Amino acid sequence: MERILVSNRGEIAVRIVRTCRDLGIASVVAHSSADRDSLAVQLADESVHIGPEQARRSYNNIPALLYACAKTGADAVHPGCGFLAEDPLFAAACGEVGVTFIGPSPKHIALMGNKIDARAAMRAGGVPVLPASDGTVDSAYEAAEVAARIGFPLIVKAVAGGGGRGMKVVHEAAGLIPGYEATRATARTLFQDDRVYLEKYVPEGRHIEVQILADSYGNVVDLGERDCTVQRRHQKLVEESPAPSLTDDLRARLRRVAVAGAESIGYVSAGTFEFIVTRDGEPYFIEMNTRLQVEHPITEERCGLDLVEWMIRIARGEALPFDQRDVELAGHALEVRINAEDAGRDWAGSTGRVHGLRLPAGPGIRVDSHLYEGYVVPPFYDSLLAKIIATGPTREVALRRMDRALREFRCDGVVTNADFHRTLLRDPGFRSGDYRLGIVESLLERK
Ligand code: MV4
Repeated sequence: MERILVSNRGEIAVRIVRTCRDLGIASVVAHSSADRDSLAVQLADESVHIGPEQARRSYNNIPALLYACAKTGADAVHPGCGFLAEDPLFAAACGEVGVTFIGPSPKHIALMGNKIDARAAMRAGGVPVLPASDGTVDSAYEAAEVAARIGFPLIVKAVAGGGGRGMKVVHEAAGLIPGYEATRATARTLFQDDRVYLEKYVPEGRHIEVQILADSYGNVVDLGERDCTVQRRHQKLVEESPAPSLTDDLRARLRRVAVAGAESIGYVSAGTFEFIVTRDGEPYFIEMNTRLQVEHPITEERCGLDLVEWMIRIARGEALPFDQRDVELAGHALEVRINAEDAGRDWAGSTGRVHGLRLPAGPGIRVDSHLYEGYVVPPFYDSLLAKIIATGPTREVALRRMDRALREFRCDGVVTNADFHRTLLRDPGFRSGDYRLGIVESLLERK
């Protein structure tokens, strides 16, 4: 592997280019017309234009990306987070033209992309799953039958969904058929696939995920968990590791179960098992993400490993040279996502030129960002501008450092959610560590 094409943009493209440099591998950043002047383009060895602003015609355009590999001599692709990272067709197409896809096999991406197959595979591997329909629910009649068995509340989920797209909670019998029909209609529009299934719904749970790394020789390690409960409309806002208010028993169980799940399917690469933990502390598998995740830095800060490096090494066929006993997780890490969005205008995306910038630094602070002074935030993509990661020996120390970092942060010319983060970090519910899904909504109502 000599030349890696980065088929992504923003902070994650910068993140990947940096590791390529550390490993002495040349990087090629594929970019749209909107990203000609991006920091990733500036830091890479080479860049290649792949199409116009709209992601559909650039970052999601498989032929354009394969052509970019051929044109620049890239022998591998790192897809980053989002866009084609979880498209089995892209992974397979790379394989067909002899380009190494830095990620799992198309087979594993497809398995986890089908949420019914994923559930069945995990169940067979001994991972706890919630009561649900036995496969797809193909009629209103069948929906009523399943609801009678599993009870309310329940959730209607698209087979092709994930990450909160294409799902609807149903609290009582009267909402069942409308919820069922609505989810099918949404799924048809979003995924051109209207298959849905029903699952018992866990109210006020916590969203905990476990990071694993697996090589092609059957070695699987877990790198601890992340608590991603603080989110709004399925956009994570704060992540932390370890998850506060998990018992050590439950933490150990989640980690064991994730490793067993990965082993049972012969998974290779970095991956994340997502669980919902109930009020009674029972964990249930929700889905598996077969990509590098935005929040991976908090795991890196605790275990001292570079996850992008290990994805690359595993894709090159290297074996993990360490085992679970060698994984030492130290201290506490928090990440906040700084988004270009305006809380005063219903969180609408904000764009414009960054004419003043002060990025935080100092003890325990890491910033993953593509911002620079003079950068123009384009309107075409997600709103993530920067991730501030604060690490310390304890949660208290990490929180103090995060508060310092947020005070230092300034980004003039674009409206961001930095002030919201300062409010959130002061909230007694958040500080207690015993928070649940819905914390952001309840905080916004009280304001
Ligand atoms: C659930 C759930 C509770 N019960 N499934 C949302 C994202 C996707 N990964 C799966 N998600 C959920 N699935 C069952 N059976 C809770 C979530 C969930 C959620 C639900 C409502 C509002 C915010 C949420 C945030 C994270 C996860």
